Amino acid sequence: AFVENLLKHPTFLNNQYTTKFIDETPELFQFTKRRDRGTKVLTYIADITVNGHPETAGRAKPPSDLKDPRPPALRGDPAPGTKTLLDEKGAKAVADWMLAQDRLLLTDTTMRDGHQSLLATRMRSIDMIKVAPAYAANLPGLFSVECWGGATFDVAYRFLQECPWQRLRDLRRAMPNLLTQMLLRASNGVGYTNYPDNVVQEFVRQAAETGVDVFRVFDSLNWVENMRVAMDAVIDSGKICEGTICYTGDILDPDRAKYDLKYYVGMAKDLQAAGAHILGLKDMAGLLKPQAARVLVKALKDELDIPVHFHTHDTGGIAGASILAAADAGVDAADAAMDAFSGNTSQPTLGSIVEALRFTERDTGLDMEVIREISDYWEAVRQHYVAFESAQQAPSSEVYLHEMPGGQFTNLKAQARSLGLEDRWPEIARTYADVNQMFGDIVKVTPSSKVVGDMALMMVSQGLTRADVEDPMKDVAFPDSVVDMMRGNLGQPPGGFPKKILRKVLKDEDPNTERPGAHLPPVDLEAAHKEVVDLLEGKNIDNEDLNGYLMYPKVFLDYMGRHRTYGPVRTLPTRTFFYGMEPGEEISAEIDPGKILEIRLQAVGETDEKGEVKVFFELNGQPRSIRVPDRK
Ligand code: BTN
Ligand code: 3PY
Ligand code: ZN
Repeated sequence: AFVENLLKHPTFLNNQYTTKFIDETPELFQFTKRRDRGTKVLTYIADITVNGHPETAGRAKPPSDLKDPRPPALRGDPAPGTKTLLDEKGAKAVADWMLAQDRLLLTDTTMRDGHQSLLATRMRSIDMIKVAPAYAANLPGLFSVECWGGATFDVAYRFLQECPWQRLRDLRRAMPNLLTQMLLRASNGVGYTNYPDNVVQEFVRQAAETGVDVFRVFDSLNWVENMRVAMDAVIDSGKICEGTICYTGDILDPDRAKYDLKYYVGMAKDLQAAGAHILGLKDMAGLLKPQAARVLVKALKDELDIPVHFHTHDTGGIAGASILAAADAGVDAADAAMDAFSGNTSQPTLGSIVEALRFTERDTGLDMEVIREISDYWEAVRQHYVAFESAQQAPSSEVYLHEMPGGQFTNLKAQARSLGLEDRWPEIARTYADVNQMFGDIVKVTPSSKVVGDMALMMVSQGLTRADVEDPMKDVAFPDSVVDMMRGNLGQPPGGFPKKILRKVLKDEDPNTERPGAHLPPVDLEAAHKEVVDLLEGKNIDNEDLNGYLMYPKVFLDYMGRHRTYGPVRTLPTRTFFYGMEPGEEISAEIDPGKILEIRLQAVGETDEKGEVKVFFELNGQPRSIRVPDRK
């Protein structure tokens, strides 16, 4: 049984095991006995207390007297909101209602893009769920709360040891009157590659069932053909389909004529014809400058019958002005983030937009007192995540050169640092722009942005110029992601990829220029379910789990392996999750509604001859001790 357990252990399957793995992995020896959840959670706390959390090692630490964030008091019961309208009258009625509003409608992105852009997506569910009732009760006039999708899905499993579906379910329940919103990468789901059509359809069906109301659907090359499967699935689910344009270039620049006003209006009309209830205008890098925003929004409003929802990033520092210009030109809704999660690579500041529009025709009607209270909560939350702060402390007008999306900018800088290329950042920024031109001037957003980033880093680290790469006589080893994209596996950009680079990358191989999903056989969902149950030694899984596995097989199995050892650690306070506990400290964790663990850390013992440490707790008043390996 031991060897069987070993062979099936996710860490083992993942090739991440070391010689210490067997010693460090007590669950290999659990053939029959299953420990209770209290013991599992104590094991986690003991391990982190003794060994630290791998994700915060060597990073800044919050001050030891930092208090737990306290959500604002609720001002009565949740008033009917946009979700109420969707439930009563349907998606089209919500779109019509948007068109009938004078006020600018606002989406709060704090729980998705805000922390994805500023804190490497590391915000834990508990910090969202605690404040969600205050959104529902105190801010029922919001258009929607963006709280799911994008990078949050795999980061939840991979780094936060929690189930993204449970996050969605909990938020849905806590905000019954407000629309929840997600970011969906069309055929790339919430991943980095094209999935078979039935995987995308099943994912959308499950997301709608678990709690997503507004699906912002985009394609990383702006290929409408590659968006239809996802958009149709959203429409079939009865939820709101926000078919989305990704904005790149500059419509006012005659030298960037590929992405001109005509191009965007044409794409918008295609999305409307494809059934979008709302048009999303997604400016993922923050390139849409105020005057261009005015021109583009006016044209879209003139040409479309559906409302327009503007999303931008404040990377360059003037995105607030773009939102005001868009509001002036009649945009129906815009995205913003609460103070502590706004600015720089995130969205502009929600409260400041509310103030800027007060006493004007587009007055949002939102209560600033309420916004300040919620912002104070988020400020306290952010302080717990100092380990994930990026070095980028100010706006960056360089974004107009490289056009990196908000989520990628700080990430690529960190990657450059880890490759020892930090000093050469200006060169990387310039090379990123060169790669974009070499690839034919493409939209850069997950996953196409990752391909451009991989190529740029490779060129700078190997000292290659664009001319070197394009030289037919020079041998170049392209990153896998570049080969994959040139093969057509992310789809086609407008006009296709330039022949020159295509031939250099693919040599004699012919690319696939059809929609990638057209060639991917459907996954046998029942067989996949059986496969997972087998891999988990008979543990049954539900449909949410299956969808996690289909998106990220290894990440999901690793998560399940750790879950078996550590239990519901998502219920721990954020400080405890990342840093463990101090002797004498007391915390509580609600592992089920009403089932609360009161945990006190009494003492940490010495490391014994077996290299283990005994950690002494009180659990609901009863003494408990847990042994963990000392890996330090
Ligand atoms: C990861 O980074 O792999 C996810 C975080 C959870 C890892 C757990 S934390 C306790 C134990 N100690 C480790 O070094 N890894 C696991
Ligand atoms: C994502 O796909 O995660 C994005 O935020 C793209 O802008
Ligand atoms: Zn964004």
